[in-house]
Amino acid sequence: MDLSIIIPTFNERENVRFISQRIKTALGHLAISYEIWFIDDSKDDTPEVLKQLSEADPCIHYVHRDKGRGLGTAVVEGFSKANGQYLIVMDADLQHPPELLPSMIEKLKQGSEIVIPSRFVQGGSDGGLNAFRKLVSWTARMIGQIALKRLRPISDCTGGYFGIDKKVIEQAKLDPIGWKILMEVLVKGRYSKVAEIPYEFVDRNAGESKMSLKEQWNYLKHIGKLVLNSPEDRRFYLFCAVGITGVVVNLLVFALFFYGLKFDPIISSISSSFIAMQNNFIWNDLVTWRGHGATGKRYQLKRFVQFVSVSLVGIGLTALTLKIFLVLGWHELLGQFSGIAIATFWNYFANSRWTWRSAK
Ligand SMILES: Nc1nc2c(ncn2[C@@H]2O[C@H](COP(=O)(O)OP(=O)(O)O)[C@@H](O)[C@H]2O)c(=O)[nH]1
Ligand SMILES: [Mg+2]
Repeated sequence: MDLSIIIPTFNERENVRFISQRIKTALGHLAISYEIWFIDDSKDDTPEVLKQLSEADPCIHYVHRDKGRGLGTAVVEGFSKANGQYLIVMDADLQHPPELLPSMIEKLKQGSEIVIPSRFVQGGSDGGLNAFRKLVSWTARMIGQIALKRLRPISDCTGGYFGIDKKVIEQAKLDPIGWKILMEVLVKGRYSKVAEIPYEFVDRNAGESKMSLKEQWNYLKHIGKLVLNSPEDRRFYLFCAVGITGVVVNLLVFALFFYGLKFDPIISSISSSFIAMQNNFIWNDLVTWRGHGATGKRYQLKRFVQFVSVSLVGIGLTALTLKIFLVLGWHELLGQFSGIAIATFWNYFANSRWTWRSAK
């Protein structure tokens, strides 16, 4: 079997017949074998329609799930049923034009392991969404791309229309929360080449959208879970958490030296910063970049010197940012805060490329 098309359905009685027909027409002239799998959680009579369709056409199969619902798990179930070398996922409501299937298959045949019809490359459009849904969708994509490195190069990482070579997910444990199964595949799959092709996302054919506030919340939970499970994404957040422990240590030691031991304020400030830096180094060495540096005191000392040098540049960057804000007449606290943010990125970047170099 060359191709399996997986279509999750929830109350799509008017659409399933239509989409089967359009797929058949779109693939008619291609010399490939294919099957369609509807994974259905409907509460209406969609399963009866699917039964008729599958009896009339041997290419069409369906599963009706009585218990639970969820788009993501429906697609995973479809993956497990599929026999094709290539797997394409699409919605039932014709917002994903089947006419695009031949070019998607072409890309997969040419060696792209993932192909994504994108609303956001030149020639594409998301005209099928109203202004509010567009804004929500944009915000969701931004959050995803900030949190997860593997989503960054992809313009349309939250769409429901995509194709993959089966080997991409052979080793992956897919366990999506909610809707965005493509995000799950992009973060957990094994692949090197992704192709995006433009398409126009149009209005839904019949029935109504099942997108809801609960699904937006699920999306955030899904991102959180992916970040926790992905070492490359988790590292930056660990680094920030270590930074926060550093601030606490810094303040406590400062209070001890200044109020408790009655040291000079500048001496208290410099020594508490230095102790906080040691705190941060130890945690970063033990946790954030665990296993990414040679063992032994000598190497550790070398890394400490590197870490301190990086931090000194960071302190300089913070001061410079503050200075720029002061010159422009902007608020000094905002300046210091922006400086800290810039220094955090700098410190992370420089430490991962230099101090703990073997880390990616
Ligand atoms: N199996 C299954 N399919 C679902 C579920 N929720 C939505 N779908 C299907 O997922 C696709 C996209 O849903 P839709 O409501 O059109 O979302 P929208 O395009 O973002 O407004 C459609 O084919 C729906 O029938 C679900 O809980 N289970
Ligand atoms: Mg839709």
